[in-house]
Amino acid sequence: MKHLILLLLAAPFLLFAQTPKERRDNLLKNPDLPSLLKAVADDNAIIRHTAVRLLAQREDATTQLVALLKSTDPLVRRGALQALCLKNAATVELLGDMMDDTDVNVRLIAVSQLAADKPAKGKQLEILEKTARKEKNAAVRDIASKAIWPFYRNTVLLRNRSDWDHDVKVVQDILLPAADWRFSLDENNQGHLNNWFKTNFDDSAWKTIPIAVTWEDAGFKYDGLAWYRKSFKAPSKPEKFNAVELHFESVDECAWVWLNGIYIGQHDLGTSGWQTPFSLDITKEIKWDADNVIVVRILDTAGAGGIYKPVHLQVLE
Ligand SMILES: [Ca+2]
Repeated sequence: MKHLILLLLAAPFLLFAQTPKERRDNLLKNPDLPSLLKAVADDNAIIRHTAVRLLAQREDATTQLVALLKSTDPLVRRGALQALCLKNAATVELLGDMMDDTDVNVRLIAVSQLAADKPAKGKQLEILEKTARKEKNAAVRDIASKAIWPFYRNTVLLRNRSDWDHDVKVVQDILLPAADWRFSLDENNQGHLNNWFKTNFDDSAWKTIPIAVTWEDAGFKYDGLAWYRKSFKAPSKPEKFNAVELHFESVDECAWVWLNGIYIGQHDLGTSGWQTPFSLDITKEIKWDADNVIVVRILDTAGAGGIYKPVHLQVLE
């Protein structure tokens, strides 16, 4: 009897004295729900990880995982959110709440999940728009910005049209003026939200730089987003033509282009696209014998950037 009492008295102490390795081994041997929920609050980070991982594998722990999103431990919140995303159990509302998390890795998981379901709409779109505007972390903001980028167009060029059997000849090749393009950095990716692509946007406060040189050579040591705007006079309408294109000898690195306020297409090959020429069809958008406004948004992630080679207006037959 005396021995039994001693044993009973010592038992909590013995349990308390378990090493983290022993506690983890016990958990792995006996991963029942109560043990797991206790272990997510363990002092030891590895045990907390193990517990969240084991909870994530269970079919019956969704409610518990949602509750763990309120844990004070970012590692636990991260693991729980990841698990809920994998289970498709993270609602838009829940992901929106997690966008206010103090831990950037939690926000990365949440924004990636929000961005995955395309096209973004309703509350999801609202959260992504807010993140694109307000988020402090650039990686999180970029994911949101890409997910809600509203401009895409893929016009098949004349020479690529399957119904076009003729040779394509450039019958007029006019260089756009290289001097005096309006230029503005767009460090926070707000340009398109502020109508910088529109014809009547007032760019008089912007700097003036030439194209056909890198923006570094024009005085801007900068990597990121920037916009160019230029008004140019188009020639009078040719009697005969089959298409009109803007031909870019190259931009460094990606480009999104508008003519007269209308989005005409993109050159978006990532970092490798900086020396690839491209053309965009403007047959419907050009205004003959009148002023036209070309707007080019450029993303340059490293090294030199900008419209560093000439831009041509090409009339094709
Ligand atoms: Ca570059």
